[in-house]
Amino acid sequence: MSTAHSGLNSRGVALASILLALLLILFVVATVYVFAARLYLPPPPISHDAALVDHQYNLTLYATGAAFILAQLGLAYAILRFRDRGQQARFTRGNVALEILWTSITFLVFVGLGIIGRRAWADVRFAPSASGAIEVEATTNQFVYTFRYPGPDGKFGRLDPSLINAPAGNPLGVDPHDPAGQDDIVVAELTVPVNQPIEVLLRSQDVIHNFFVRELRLQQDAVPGIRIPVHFTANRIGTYEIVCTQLCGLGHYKMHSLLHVVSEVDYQSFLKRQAMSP
Ligand SMILES: [Cu+2]
Repeated sequence: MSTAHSGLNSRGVALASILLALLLILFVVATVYVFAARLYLPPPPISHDAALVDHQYNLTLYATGAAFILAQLGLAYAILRFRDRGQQARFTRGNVALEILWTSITFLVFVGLGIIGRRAWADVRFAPSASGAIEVEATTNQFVYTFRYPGPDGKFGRLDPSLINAPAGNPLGVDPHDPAGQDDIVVAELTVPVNQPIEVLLRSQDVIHNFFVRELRLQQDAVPGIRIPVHFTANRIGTYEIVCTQLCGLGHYKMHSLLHVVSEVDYQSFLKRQAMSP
């Protein structure tokens, strides 16, 4: 190989490696900008648990963000530093100490994040709700939500699947002969008082659906055959969307309901209004 050819080649390699390194740096800067400029923000959280989830999300983002930036800049450096200068290629079998080091760091960071995040996730699902929580049953089916309040007696009436008849006004199959069910309130939207613990008992009549409220950062599947409790305490009055996040059939795209967080006074008048309606 002539010297002239080799010089041309190393110039070409230098240009390509500089361009590639610059592209990587640009990629890192653009990615960091999207997050640092907070271009895509979720709606503000409306519960303490939601704030915990946001905090955990940020911790994970910082840890994975730091790893991302270091890895990409390291790659850019290696592309420049070890480019072809006509030198002899060197073979390496790796470094056991380094392998152990970065595997342990990765392990510790991810297990650590999991342990720290336990409160944000598990408390909502495994810990019982606060005593005196208002129980509301949420039943999903293709493609609607139906909510049931136990009424003044505080007891849900017996359900009988053979009595399910939505056109006749009994979408849940409440047994009319059970006295506990006679005052049950069955509605299409969820109304709860602000700053009070709510326990939602999730059920499904057909396939797997989901109960997701972005502002609560609460997302839980509804599974046929089991009643899944989730709890929340909303601290901001307003109307929020409840959506199904499981692809549950052709009408999935329009399966949604509303969560109305209202004052205690408005909640009581809601209950009264519902008790009076037939
Ligand atoms: Cu659904």
